[in-house]
Amino acid sequence: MDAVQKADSGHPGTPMALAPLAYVLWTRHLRYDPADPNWLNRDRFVLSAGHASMLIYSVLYLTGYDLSLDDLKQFRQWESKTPGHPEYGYTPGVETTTGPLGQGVGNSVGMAVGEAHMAAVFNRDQKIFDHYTYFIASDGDMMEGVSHEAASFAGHAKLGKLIGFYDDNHITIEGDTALTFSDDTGARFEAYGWHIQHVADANDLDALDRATQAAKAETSRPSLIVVRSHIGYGSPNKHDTAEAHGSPLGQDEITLTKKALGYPSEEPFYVAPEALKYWRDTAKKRAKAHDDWNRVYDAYKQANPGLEKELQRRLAGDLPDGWEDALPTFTAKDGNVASRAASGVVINAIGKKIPELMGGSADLASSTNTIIKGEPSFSAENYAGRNFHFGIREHGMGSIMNGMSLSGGIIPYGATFLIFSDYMRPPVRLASIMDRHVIYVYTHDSIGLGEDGPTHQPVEQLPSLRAIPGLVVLRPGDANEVVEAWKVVMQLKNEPAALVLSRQNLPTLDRTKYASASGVAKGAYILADAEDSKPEVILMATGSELYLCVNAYEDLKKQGIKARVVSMPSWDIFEHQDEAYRRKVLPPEIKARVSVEQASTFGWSQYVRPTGVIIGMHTFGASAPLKELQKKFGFSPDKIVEAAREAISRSKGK
Ligand SMILES: Cc1ncc(C[n+]2csc(CCOP(=O)(O)OP(=O)(O)O)c2C)c(N)n1
Ligand SMILES: [Mg+2]
Repeated sequence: MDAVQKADSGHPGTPMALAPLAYVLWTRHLRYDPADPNWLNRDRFVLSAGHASMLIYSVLYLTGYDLSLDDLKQFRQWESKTPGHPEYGYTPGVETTTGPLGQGVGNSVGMAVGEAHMAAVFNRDQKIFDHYTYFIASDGDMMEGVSHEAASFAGHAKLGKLIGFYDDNHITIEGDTALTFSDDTGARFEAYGWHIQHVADANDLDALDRATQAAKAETSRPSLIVVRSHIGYGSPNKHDTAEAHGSPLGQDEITLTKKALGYPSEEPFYVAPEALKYWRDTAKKRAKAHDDWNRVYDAYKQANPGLEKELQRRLAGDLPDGWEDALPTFTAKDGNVASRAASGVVINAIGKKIPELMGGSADLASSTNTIIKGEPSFSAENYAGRNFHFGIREHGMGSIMNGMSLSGGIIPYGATFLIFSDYMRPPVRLASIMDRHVIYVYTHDSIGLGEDGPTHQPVEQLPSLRAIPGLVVLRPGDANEVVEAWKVVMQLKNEPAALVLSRQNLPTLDRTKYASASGVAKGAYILADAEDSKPEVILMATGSELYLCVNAYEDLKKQGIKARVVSMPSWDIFEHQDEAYRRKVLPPEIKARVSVEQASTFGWSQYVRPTGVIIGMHTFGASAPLKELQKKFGFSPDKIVEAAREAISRSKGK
């Protein structure tokens, strides 16, 4: 109440209403160690209802994490450890960034996947991975589609160590849930294959305790405990109404509440010393589980020194020595290869060497080339499997991937058609906010996919992914650029990456004639140049349009025009190069420029204007064979040659 009041913003009601639940969990069930918030085998706790952040901050303070009362007083302030919504990396004990409703449920499922997988791979006589994942979800979490997707997956995968609490308080910001929500949430989850319990009163500590016990005992199904609560409110006439939401109670109401509860002081932020002592002592007792586990871990290390080393390598995010040796090389003799197919070759080659690489697709494995051949699938029968089947659940996939990554020791990849990246944008941006090393494999990346038509042909997706801060976007132009792109992506540690790949075959460029694809590591590089390195015009392209520029370059050469081809698979990696390199690739004095990309032109003007020509998409695509589409939408070497001549004459002021 006091922190929200001081910040003059935030949600006090749900932290108040769920205080008893937090109390039961943190004093009787969760295994955690405030002195080591990252203890490997801690139980995970996710507050999916991130707006109720003061609930978790209060408990982290009370149990003795590195979070002081002063930190609570800094709620929602610049660079404080108590941001408006829980943010991973800011607050010790916060396992994931929540706030966008539904995401925390998906993250929890991913964490439960991570626990199940790591246990299956690493546990021996000693169970070094053996923990629960808990979450608290609100009405909003339950309404959002992503929680449906993730819960459906969790039920199917029988993630028995996942335990959720649904705060069934019958209210959202717009008022009574009866306005818009008449699901029987318990029955819905039961239908997904979850174990369901009901607690009629959020203040009934024993009932909460018993339900949690039963949920822990049920290990063959995930559990949901539906808890009826009443949101904390100010004056009685605000009870269960919208005004109780999202705003401080007001000083008068806080005083009245403290009086009504018989609280020993009306001083803001007063915590009774005996209460604090009780919490801290209890937390210390709970942390004994960490000591016990340390002994188990030592025995494990003794018995399995090699495996333990491998585990530590994975947890540190270091790739196995010599993994690059597995990377394939393509030659012009390989002929035409779709970049999605080249990617499949790379995944299979490095997948054998990098066991932490684990993923699959949203029901498009055969089209996105994401199966590691010879590896089993992840399933309820085999959690050690690395080939993942997310089902047709892109949003859930992205959210589960974040949880898998947060769980530790796993580099998740997830694939779908580029067009459906729109179905999973929220977890993509959260991956970036949380510095997660996750990999998106987006295939069928343009009108080049042909007959499926405008509903399936991405146009605005590529620039919109580029607009996500921190997301490394790579659109390689031939098979060898795909290899280099994977090399770049695997070596990231704190960034998500999106590989944007073609459905259609692309020529494998002759690297004895043109520059090495290793330039991909710099985001953009000179692929072909004028003999004297003084071109009249620069042709720029990404992905499937690169070879068109190479063809145009050869035509221009025959016509006596000196051109340069710059392959630009990743704008943001290029922007991170030093100025000297950027000027070398795109010398400012060469103003005649042409860009070619089968996507919205948004953003290209920074490289091409004021005198250049941008060849791109200005409308949606259409259903037709690829050749026809390329002609109709103006993607051909002839058009590029024409544009180059135009750019040269414009740059000369004509
Ligand atoms: C995806 C998403 N949409 C909208 C919001 C804005 N928002 C914050 S809390 C909330 C609803 C609050 O109702 P409920 O989920 O029942 O939580 P309670 O207030 O009962 O704790 C909404 C819509 C959000 N955080 N995330
Ligand atoms: Mg609610």
